[in-house]
Amino acid sequence: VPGNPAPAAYLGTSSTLEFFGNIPVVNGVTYGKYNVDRGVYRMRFLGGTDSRGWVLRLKVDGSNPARYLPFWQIGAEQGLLNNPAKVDHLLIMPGERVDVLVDFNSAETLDAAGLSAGPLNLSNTRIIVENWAGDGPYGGEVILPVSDPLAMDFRSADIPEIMAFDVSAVSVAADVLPPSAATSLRVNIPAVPDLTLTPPPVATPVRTISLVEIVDNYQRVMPTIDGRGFMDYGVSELPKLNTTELWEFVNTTVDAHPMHMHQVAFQLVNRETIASTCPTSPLAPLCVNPASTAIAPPYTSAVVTAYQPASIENPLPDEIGYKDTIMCPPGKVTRVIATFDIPGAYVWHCHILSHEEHDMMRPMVVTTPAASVTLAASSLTQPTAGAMLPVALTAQAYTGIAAYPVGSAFEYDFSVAGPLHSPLPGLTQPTRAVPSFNSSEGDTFNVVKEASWTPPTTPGTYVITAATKAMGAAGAGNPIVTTTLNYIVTNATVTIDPLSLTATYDGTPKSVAILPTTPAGLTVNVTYNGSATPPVFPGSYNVVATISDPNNASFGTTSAILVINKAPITISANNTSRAYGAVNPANPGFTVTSGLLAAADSIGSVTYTYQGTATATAFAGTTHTITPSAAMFATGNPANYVITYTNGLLTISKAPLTITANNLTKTYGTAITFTGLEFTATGLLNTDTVTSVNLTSNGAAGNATVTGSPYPIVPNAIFGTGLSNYTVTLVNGLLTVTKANPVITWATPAAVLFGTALSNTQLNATANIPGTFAYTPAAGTVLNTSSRILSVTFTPSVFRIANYNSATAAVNQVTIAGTLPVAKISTAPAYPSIQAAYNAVISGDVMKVLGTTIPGSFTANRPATTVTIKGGHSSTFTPIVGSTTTIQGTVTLQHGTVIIDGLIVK
Ligand SMILES: [Cu+2]
Repeated sequence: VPGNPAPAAYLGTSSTLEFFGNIPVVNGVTYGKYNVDRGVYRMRFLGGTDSRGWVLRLKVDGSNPARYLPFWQIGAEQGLLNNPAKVDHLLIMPGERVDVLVDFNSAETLDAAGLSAGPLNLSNTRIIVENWAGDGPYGGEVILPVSDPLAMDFRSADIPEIMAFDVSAVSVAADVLPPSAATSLRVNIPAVPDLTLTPPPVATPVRTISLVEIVDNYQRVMPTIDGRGFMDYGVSELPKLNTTELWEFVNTTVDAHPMHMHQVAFQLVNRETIASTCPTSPLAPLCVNPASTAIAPPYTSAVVTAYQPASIENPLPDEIGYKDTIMCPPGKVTRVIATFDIPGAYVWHCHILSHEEHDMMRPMVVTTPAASVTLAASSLTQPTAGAMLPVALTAQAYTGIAAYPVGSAFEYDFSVAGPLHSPLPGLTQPTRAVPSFNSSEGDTFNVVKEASWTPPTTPGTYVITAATKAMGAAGAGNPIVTTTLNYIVTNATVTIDPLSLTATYDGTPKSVAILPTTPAGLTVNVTYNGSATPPVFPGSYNVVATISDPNNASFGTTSAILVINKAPITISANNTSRAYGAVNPANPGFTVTSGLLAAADSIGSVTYTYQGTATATAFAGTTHTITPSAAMFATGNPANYVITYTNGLLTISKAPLTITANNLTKTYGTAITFTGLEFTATGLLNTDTVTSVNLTSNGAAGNATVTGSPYPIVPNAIFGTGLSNYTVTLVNGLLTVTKANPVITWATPAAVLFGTALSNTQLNATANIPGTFAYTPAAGTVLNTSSRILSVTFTPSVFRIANYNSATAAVNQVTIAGTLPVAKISTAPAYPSIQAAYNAVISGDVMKVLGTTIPGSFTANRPATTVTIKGGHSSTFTPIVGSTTTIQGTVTLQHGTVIIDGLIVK
């Protein structure tokens, strides 16, 4: 754009304002040629260029003065003309189609001024299709005849000629009328109304649309309709079905635009020159400068102020027909009229392709009133929630027209009314209030329309209304049709897991489980008999679960009964044992063999009852039940438990019994035969007895020696009653063997006379075993007169001495005196005394003083003997040691001389 250059990065990058090539192409051939015969040909020209407009003439090659063939136009884009129209040229803008007849038989030619020049024989003549349009945009200028000297100023330098027809000499049979003779082309269809004769009624809806060049965001010139891009501002052209409208194309630009409307056959009404002081300029479209004014498109009202008087141009004869593409000259309004008889969404645009693409195209919707509308929702109920699920609403309108069962081009409006207020927030209308024209989306005007609504959290019934009408203003011809749905928002639901409603006491709190709420994730408060603290102890509790989501206006609740059962446990008495005859253990103990005690609970004691057979006399090896009962809890409450008791077993074990063999002593040479009673039993209980014990000992034999003594006495079997109840310990006894005493045999010897020496006549003791004898007195001794004891000591032989003792024996030896014993009286001291010495005084001997009793004393060699001195006097006997054969002693007599009776000798 001069004076306002675009950034270099955008120059020529994506948009071409116009394009003018320099090679003509007809049916894919450049500078081609058709061979024709001499006859009438029907041809259809279609302007297929991007931007170039054509001005076609049929030059008779080589003719001088120049001769041209006329075109007999018989039709335009949408049908036949009423009558053939003879023209000397065809102005064909991009997108225009022209049906013509050309008479190569040349009934008529034209001269350079376009006037009839008479027939010409075209046999073997070339006809050249010339182009008299310029090489730039067509500006709407009047097409001058060839004869006009200025005509060549407009003629294309690049493409002055396009193609040729070579006419043969063959003459085609004249089976049709020549074009000049044709009158009505629309024999079986209504004639095209001649609007110059019958103008449209004033009340006809009129749409005035300006053709405006503006500058886009990248400073590129952008030709537009009303200053709006293709899809900007929604659909603005919304004719109702079967209505007739007059459209005014106000061209504010410097170029002509071939305006094209889809699906509509229009007629050109007229053209009129705009009275405006505003220049036509791409940079300043008339009086509108979008960059400097607050005026938003469309610009028509700012553009059209008046028309120049007497500037109306009626259609040329070749324009009186049904067209869909019309050349709109610059600075003028081009008026067309059409009846919109096909519902739907279309486009209308300039047919210069570069214009159309950027961005001279607009949607157009032929609207159909809705007869009915349906409404569907993805869901009709929803529990309250912190995050409500959006509801997809789908509406579909119907026309009630059989050919179009689904309505076209409807506008939809959704609304919701409910307990809170209306309309409610959360309703998202369709993202496009108008249909999409982007076919790549697969969207058409007949499809349903969708909205999204997020329900509120307040329960209740909400009325969803879908209102539809044909696009455009509502009114008598475009009623609003509605339908409704009831949408119910219910309370959220909460469910207590039924599996958690039964628990067993274990000392810990028992909470119920809450299943996922509907909707999920809501906060739930739970109470147990009104308390938030989960219960611990057995019982039934009323559980209430309440949703307490802060985002909810209302809450769901549910209740159930939580049952905490008593804990089943089994208390088993421990197995135990005690010895036979003992008392039963007071506390055999117990074990909890099934179930669990709560951690804080403990059992302090249990009562045990023994089977009645568990008496003191119960035999070893027998068993007896122990029945536990009456558990007492040290901590905890037995009411929290269901207690089962299981018996234990008391086993009677054997009692200890010790059998000890008695110690015994015997004399060598004697044999012992055990009677079975030589034992001592320790540990016998009850009335049990040991009646005998088998005893053995190596010392029992008579010849068991003293040297081998003592000998063990071994008990090896016991007999009695009840002994199976004992564990018997046998303890040996000891048998001691003592030496035997020899048997001495020694007869009392006969008396001997005093003076006889002892010999083996007297000393003749014998023993039952070998040994030696030692006599006292010894052999050869002469005994004093008296009775004396002879003694002997026996010593066993060396072979016997181990088992025998030494032995003694004695006999009484009487020695008889030959005379009477005489007592010698010594000189009496102051008191008469007798001193006497004697032998063999023995016990019992009586010293007697004859005639009187005197005190006296005796001395004897052995043993001391009390001597009774008759006469009342005591005496002292003093033995004289060392002499056994000499009688000596003193008997002191007092007051006289006494005679010692026989026994006292001196
Ligand atoms: Cu255009």
